[in-house]
Amino acid sequence: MANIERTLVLIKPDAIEKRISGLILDRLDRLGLQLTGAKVVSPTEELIRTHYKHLAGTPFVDGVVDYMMGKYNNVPNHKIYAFVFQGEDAIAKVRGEIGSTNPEKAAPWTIRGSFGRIIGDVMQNCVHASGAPDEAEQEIALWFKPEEVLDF
Ligand code: IDP
Ligand code: MG
Repeated sequence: MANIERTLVLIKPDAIEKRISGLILDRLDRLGLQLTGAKVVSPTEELIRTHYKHLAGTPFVDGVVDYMMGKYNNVPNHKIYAFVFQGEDAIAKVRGEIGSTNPEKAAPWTIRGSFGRIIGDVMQNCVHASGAPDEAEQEIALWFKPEEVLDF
């Protein structure tokens, strides 16, 4: 049986500043998944802290929040681009294409390995993708209203 999954992808402020949003979407499009949701979001700090609640208490959480709020990148309105992809093994396929969290350790042909940077103590790694099915569903519900995502 096909393992049909949904996953949340966020294009982060460093990628928007670098003008590689189209390149990232092109790479993800070639995975053969279906794009079922897309929007531009100017997130509140509360949204970012909820999205990254698993980082609470780490020494780098405030830096990550500042990064996602656009404080390190020249992006008007601190915007983020949010997408939902759906398809067979969507979570592993997208995670494989974006690469490991640490851009200096990510394989060089992945998106994070190609375009990510560590600046100060923040990993500016261009893109977020859900890591597991329950995480994906929680994240999609956080960033999208149900009617904003196509249902196949
Ligand atoms: P993921 O984005 O690969 O799923 P998570 O562990 O969920 O990785 O961390 C969320 C984000 O927090 C990362 O994408 C990265 O931007 C940042 N981050 C994670 N670990 C570190 C760290 O050790 N130092 C600095 N930033 C980190
Ligand atoms: Mg994660």
